[in-house]
Amino acid sequence: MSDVDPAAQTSVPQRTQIMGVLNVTPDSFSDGGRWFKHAEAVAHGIDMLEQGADLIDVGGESTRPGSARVSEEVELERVLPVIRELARDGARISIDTMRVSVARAALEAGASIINDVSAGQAESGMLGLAAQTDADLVLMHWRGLLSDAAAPVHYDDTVGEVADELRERVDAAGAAGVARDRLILDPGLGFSKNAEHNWEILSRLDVFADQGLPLLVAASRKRFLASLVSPEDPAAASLEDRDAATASVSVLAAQAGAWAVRVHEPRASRIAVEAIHAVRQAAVRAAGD
Ligand code: PMM
Repeated sequence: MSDVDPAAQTSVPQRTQIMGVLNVTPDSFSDGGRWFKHAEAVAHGIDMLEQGADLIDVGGESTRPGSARVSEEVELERVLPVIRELARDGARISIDTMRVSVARAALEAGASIINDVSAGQAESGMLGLAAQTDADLVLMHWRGLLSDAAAPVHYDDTVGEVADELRERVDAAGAAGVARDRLILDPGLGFSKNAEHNWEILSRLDVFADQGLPLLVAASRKRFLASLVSPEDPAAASLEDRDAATASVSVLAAQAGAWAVRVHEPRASRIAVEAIHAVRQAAVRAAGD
């Protein structure tokens, strides 16, 4: 899509969507009773919708490299009440999980997108579940699952290898019966990738956008952005600075024709993608004059 000269386009592509991140995990919310945490999570989801999020990605298990897994019961208990309530209010929800049981229950509770960071590699039944339902399925690139995710990874050709490996997951989903028009691709920034790999991917988003499938870009607040704003001590980078860097990546993603950006702070990214959309509309108008 990005190889197309915008001035030669006759119709404006859809505005890049904003996926708000709602991690219902203890490190994301102050502690307190179960109800309090759920209420706080729902309120945060509503706040993100008001900031301009088009959909909310609900997760009950941290997938940050090195994170320990939580039990299925805990994951279900964290996400289901939140999904039910947000879906009741009409929100479009994706469920960020690697478990088939959690994805199934989340779809029943009102989610419509499965966001599996393992792309069906943690539990192969995930592809079958997507095939049986009319859920959309995010296939994210990742070479390792949780515990070995911190291990150094080598690429001779980062962009080419990530794109090839994503195509293998697309083929696996197709073989399991998932309709191609249900699939969304995500290069998995930060997952078995260091900062250099992430920047290489961001420099060639066109390669991923040109696969003929919607592209999701999820850079928000990740370590490589923290290193950009605070090279000496990335952990000390403020959330405001990380969010400013995130909004810049949202510009890149929107320019490359991404379907969505996954962000913690929707406001700035929504404005960023609206600006790119306005530029594209202007280019189409100019081409029609
Ligand atoms: N990153 C995280 C969690 N879920 N889902 C997709 N599709 N892509 C990602 O890059 C991704 C994800 C980890 O980030 P967080 O801890 O800030 O949510």
